[in-house]
Amino acid sequence: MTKKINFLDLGKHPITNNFLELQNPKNEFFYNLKLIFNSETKLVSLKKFVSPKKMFNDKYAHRASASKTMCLAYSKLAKTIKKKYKPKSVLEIGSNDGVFIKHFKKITNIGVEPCKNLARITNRMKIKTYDDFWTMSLSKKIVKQNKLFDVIYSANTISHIHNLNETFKAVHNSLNDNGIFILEDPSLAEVLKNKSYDQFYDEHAYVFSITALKNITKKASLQIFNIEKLKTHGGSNRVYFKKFTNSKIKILENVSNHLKNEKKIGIHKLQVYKNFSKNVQKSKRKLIKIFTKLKKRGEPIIGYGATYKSSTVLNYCNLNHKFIDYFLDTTPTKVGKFTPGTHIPILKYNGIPNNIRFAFLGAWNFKEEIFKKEKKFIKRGGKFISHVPYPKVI
Ligand code: JHZ
Repeated sequence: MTKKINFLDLGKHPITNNFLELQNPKNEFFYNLKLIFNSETKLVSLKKFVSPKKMFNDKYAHRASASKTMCLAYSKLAKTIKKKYKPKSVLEIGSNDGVFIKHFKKITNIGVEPCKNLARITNRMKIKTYDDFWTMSLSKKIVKQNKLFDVIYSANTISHIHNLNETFKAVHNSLNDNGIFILEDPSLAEVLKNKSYDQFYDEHAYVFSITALKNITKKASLQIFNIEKLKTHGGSNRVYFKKFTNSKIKILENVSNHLKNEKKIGIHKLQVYKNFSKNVQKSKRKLIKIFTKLKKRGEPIIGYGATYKSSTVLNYCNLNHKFIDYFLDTTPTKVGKFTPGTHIPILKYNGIPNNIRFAFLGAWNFKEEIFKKEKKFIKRGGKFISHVPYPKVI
């Protein structure tokens, strides 16, 4: 019998994309962020999903091309796909601002993006973009108006879609018999290792293990044939699927190695999640201690990168504008606004001001890129505060 077991309660949280116009808004929406483990599929998910229309709207702030690291990663992948698979058609689910799909201009390249402000960007770039949610009915419409696809790609999107069975069936429906589907999302094994509980928020309905993906996609007749471990977004997996009926593509050995490794770390065992929960509570206590100590000394502290992830940390640990003076961020759509739930002002990044000695690393997933950029700050004794893999000042 399937059991959905609670293992962590992260408290009340706002919509992470709801960057506020006013510091003290009326009627801000909050929901309970609780995590569960499905004993049958081994899926780890939020207990209650937030309505997609509340999260993905025409004010969507995240721009996938905001980081150099990501721009490079997408252009490198596009090159590899062109060389290795020579596709005549590519579909991207969750095309954001076109950072990936724009590399396929000479062939049929189509985007799906429910955030209308983003879909407008890629439509203006002459990439046909459907501004709707990925469903079976949308898949049927796209196939009817175009054709079946050689490659379907989706980065940091499938984990945002609630109905996984329909999602994968719709992928199968849109794929050529010899086509491939590539999905890229944060890795559950990395979340457990790094105690990066901030990978859970309203949008991240799921954090996938390979084990769970295998169990779920089987129902849609999709089969994993290759996996690449990525450093991006705090540790992700790029998972390649083919149709079960396609015997031309070989299943690489790394697939069984990943599954074996997940078994070794106990990804199928409830106890592992109970331990994770204890560690997360410990992490919260330690992080609050660090902030309280610095604040007692009268230190101004800023946030570096107003990420969606950091919304989970700040709201879970009650770190509001009394602890963090302001955030610096390079994304124009976030600048001039306030962080959801914790109401911290977000200012335009223009270097770290000289009076600042401590910066909370909201964008810890870009640590290497940021440390390179902030050599001057580090040289003058500036320190970053990070909660990953455990709270510390670095
Ligand atoms: P970023 C978003 O998550 C949301 P976030 C989404 N749900 C998802 O799944 C992942 O992306 C993939 C800033 N920054 O994208 C820019 C600087 O200011 O890593 C961004 O606001 N200076 C779709 O928001 C933020 O940090 C810098 O030098 O958790 C990064 O956000 C750099 C490198 C970034 O993750």
